[in-house]
Amino acid sequence: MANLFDPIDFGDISLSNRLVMAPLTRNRSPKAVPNDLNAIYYEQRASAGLIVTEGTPISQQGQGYADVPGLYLPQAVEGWKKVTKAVHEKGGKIVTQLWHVGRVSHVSLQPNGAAPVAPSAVPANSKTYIINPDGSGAFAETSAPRALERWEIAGIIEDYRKAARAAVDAGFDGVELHAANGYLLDQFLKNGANQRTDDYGGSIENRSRFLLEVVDAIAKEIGSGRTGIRLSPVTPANNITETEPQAVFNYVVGQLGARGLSFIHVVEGATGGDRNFSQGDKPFDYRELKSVYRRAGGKGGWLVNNGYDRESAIEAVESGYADAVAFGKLFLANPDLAQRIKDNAPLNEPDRATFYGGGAKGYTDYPALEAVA
Ligand code: 8OZ
Repeated sequence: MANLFDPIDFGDISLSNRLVMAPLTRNRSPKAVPNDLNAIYYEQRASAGLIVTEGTPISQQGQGYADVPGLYLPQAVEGWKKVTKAVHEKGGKIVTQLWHVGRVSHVSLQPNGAAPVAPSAVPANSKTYIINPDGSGAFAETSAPRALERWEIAGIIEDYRKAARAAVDAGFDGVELHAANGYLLDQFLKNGANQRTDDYGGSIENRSRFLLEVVDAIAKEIGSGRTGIRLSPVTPANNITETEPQAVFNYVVGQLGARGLSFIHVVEGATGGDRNFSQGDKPFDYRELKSVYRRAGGKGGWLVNNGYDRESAIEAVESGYADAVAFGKLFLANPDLAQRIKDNAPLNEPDRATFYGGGAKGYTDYPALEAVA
């Protein structure tokens, strides 16, 4: 019987345990460049079996929030080297999450103040975070997007490829492709946002084309065993909707099965919220999703996320439901979460007021166990 504290290989990445740090947006990297404080934060969490970094835009066009670190500037690659070195020196593993927000952006964050891009000109009606001209931060309505021209899609795939190369140059063990939470790849997959009439819209095969082309470009560049992906079949994050999520995601994981990926990371239910939330006419069946993937030859790690606690995580791994469990808020507040879960020790409470933006407070000052009296 597998145990939460057993090591496991996710493709070419060896994890020392099955507790994974989920990607968490923290908005503490001004000018899109990771800094020394970011390195301390990740280093403190290196006892995770694997760290997935916060979403990391692949281009300025892929940027949707102020002060998130990117992978498209040479300075950012240098900044990330400090992070990966610190984590590796503590014996940890770290992948970066490659991110393009699509329509979830604001003109003030886009190159030349242009409209954000999307599969179709359907607004997200969501909120993003920007910096005002006077330097203060503010939540803002997402700007109306424009539909990508068909010829532009190859350029975005190229941006993903270059970012994957930059990730390896920066010392990451691999990448997680962010195909979740209503951002660009999820917008292409789901029929609420994708109303295209070319071969990237319409049928499920067509709506999955962009995602599969991006996966192939990244896998060819850095190796499929270093490439993972995050999916959120039913989340309503950023107002994304799909009428037939089971059919869409069964198709996607069926196609991913033969591609030799490192891991499949599934957000169950509403991201950061109700695990039982669903879309479509029946509850989403995650066991079916996994079995479709395995039947298609998929051997990657099956990583699950959303609202797990000690007990449900132990059960998920021991029962064989999942290979590993990703924790977000608990890792944010407990740098030594793996040890605490192992010892059934008390947990620090996350402080919502310091999730996004700011400095060390609520970031690198959560105490580890030995520091607790
Ligand atoms: C919270 C705030 C901003 C962005 C996601 C990258 O939902 C995010 C995100 C989360 O995947």
